[in-house]
Amino acid sequence: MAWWTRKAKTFVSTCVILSGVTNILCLVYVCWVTNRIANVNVKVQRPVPGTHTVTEQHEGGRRETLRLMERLDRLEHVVNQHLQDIPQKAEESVAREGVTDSSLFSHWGQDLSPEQRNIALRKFQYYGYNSYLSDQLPMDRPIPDLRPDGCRNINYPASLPQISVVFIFVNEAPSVILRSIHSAIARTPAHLLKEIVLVDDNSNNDELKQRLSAYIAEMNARQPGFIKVIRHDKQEGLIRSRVSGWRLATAPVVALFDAHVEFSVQWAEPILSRIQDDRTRIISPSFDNIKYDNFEIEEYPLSAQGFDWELWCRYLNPPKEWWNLGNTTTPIRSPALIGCFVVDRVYFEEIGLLDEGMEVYGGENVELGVRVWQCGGSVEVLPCSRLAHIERAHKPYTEDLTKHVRRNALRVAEVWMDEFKSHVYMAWNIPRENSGIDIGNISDRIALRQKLNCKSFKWYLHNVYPEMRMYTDTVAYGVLRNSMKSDLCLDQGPDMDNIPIMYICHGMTPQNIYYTNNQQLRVGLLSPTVDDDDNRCLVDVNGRPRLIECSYAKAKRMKLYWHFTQRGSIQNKKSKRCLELQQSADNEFGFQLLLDKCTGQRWTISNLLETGSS
Ligand SMILES: [Mn+2]
Repeated sequence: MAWWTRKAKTFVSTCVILSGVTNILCLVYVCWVTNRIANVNVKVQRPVPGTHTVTEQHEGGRRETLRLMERLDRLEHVVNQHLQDIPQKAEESVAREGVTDSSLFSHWGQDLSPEQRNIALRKFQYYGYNSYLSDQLPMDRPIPDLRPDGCRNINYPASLPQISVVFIFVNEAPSVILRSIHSAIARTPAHLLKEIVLVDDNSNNDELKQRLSAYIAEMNARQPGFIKVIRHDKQEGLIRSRVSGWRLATAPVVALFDAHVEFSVQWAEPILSRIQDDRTRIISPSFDNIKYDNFEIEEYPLSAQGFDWELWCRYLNPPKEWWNLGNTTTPIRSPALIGCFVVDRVYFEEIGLLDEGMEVYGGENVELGVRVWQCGGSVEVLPCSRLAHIERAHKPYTEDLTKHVRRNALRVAEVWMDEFKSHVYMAWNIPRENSGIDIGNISDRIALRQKLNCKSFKWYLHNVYPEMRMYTDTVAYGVLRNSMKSDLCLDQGPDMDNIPIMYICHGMTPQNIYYTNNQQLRVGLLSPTVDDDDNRCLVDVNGRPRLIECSYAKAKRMKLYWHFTQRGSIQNKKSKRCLELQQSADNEFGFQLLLDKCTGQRWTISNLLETGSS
């Protein structure tokens, strides 16, 4: 695990999925921005050992660093799940030493007394953001207007439908919820804001209950029924919480948001106008970040919202057609949603709400996006509507989140993705048959798809998400083991080196192997979109095993094709050398990989696909 710790987290800001229940590190816009920069300049390919220039080394290193960051974020996320304690009440918890300490105080709080720091740290550990600071900030603080210039000259219709704003939360800091409400009231024209709906997903925080109740009573005394509340008797998770909020809402348009947001000026008018023109549009504002430590607003570039093949949400570079328009106020076509969205109240029901068979968190935003597109609607992000949102530093929850996201992703795959469902199983590295994962009953969702007469996922990929990479050429996937030492798996190893290693099997992304029908062996992350770095292929470089970007290796006619049969050898087509294990005292686990004369060593990849296409 030595290289895991090499992470310099400050290098990269991570996009955190928007969620009332919990937050996840997902690949950030920084990655696509970086890719765009790399694409605008001459695209620098992965250096080949012995031939690279200093610039290439630098570029390659930077891209490697981003790749490593992403991988580490995923691993960190998995590891965190095992480290987290049962959530403690803020007032009872004991400040622990650790990473969170420095991450709170690196840009804030230098002038606090040790006692104040201790209080701030305890709150931070509980909420995942600096609620100590939030408590001191004004409820009605201004935030910068980060809309593209052209937005200020747009006139919206005088008559627009009213909106209900729903906030869902669990154990959220009262001052953060109240600022979300204040901000909605202050930045939405009064005649358009019909009501605020609060969904408390069974918070166990008494202070929160008392402060909110007092506030609601006061508000409703002035304007009866303006704030509605529902409190769940047990935790239902983010997905069913959103639907609970929708059920209580009465305005023609409903906004489903997290309760840690602040609205920018004129956020509602562009959305209401687009929905008034076409009620089958589901719309997300553009997001900026509220930094979890100092609560400053950090501008994010305009993005569409999509997902990778594990169905984790992610920001995307807007499509080419949008850039070609040269008008940054134009709505951005979006394959899916990050999590917060605005929808026509009745249309939302017609299209099937959210998949309430999903548990806790994750996948529902992807499912909604895919479903709406396949069933005749559309999804877009509006540059002229902006929302700032707190990306938490860590999650104050105990749930094994990955488990839920994976289960929910498989529901989406089975209901909506037709022959491409294999991609989701491949990305999660689980067998398609007898995966041992109970995804619950999906018959209602399949019936919904039939009732709405929806298009195929293939249509969706071609027309809505052409940036997504397809992997119909895969014939085997999983981890790669050698019969000599079957508790070790081929692993992409420390990224900077491009040298694959043998490592204790853990089955996470760095050990993913994909063998294709044209005989490439891809190692590591299944690159989600064409804007991401290419996959890396195993290549025989002068008799040494190396990982090189597949398209580069192919263009340079390198030795990247391998003959492989299950429980057989792995032999390079050109050099005829075999991938083999050799005992080596220098290596952490006693074995090293080499390319040499074939001695009959046998390799196994965990899952075989019958054909490359399904
Ligand atoms: Mn959130």
